[in-house]
Amino acid sequence: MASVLIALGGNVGDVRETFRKAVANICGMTQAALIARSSDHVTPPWGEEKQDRFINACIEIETALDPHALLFTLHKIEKKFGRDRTKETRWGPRTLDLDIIAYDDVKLDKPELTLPHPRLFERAFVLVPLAEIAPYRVIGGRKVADALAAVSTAGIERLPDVG
Ligand code: A4P
Ligand code: MG
Repeated sequence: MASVLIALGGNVGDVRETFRKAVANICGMTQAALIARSSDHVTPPWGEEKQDRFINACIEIETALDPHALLFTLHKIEKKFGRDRTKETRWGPRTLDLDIIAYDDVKLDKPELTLPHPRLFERAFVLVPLAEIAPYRVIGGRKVADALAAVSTAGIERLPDVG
């Protein structure tokens, strides 16, 4: 079994409800166990600033799927929740984005799958929820908590858990 960290993001529709269903689908469709789930956080849009605020969260799962099979399944789940890549711009609005942040200590450098995620350390919207569930995890030679301390978390708000 591999330990996998997945970042969830979205800014269209009822994103928290989408996350709730998406996490259930991820576990069901990848025969994965949910090891940890962060709180949801409201985060200022990164990359393309003229859009609604995002909600972001992170989960850790244990799965027997290999990295490519996992990515394929995550893309199917994004689509199921209304994501249409043909109508999107890079870093623009979306219902659900599922990024693989780390898959054990696997390193891959392909356009369709880069591991660990190449933009992880620039992104407070990933590091804040990630540090809730895996502060001591070392990814690409850096401890998550140290990486978080090096970025600005301005404008990020933790949302209370839903009952
Ligand atoms: N891909 C390569 N490596 C990976 C990986 N480790 N995990 C490939 C997932 N996918 C990976 O992804 C483009 C391609 O990257 C996929 O086909 C996959 O094979 P995408 O999700 O369609 O591309 P994108 O989202 O437009 O670009 P990118 O750079 O992945 O950015 P993000 O992070 O997905 O950008 N601001 C806030 N506050 N919160 C957000 O969640 N998200 C985005 C979207 C922009 N700004 C944001 C947020
Ligand atoms: Mg993405």
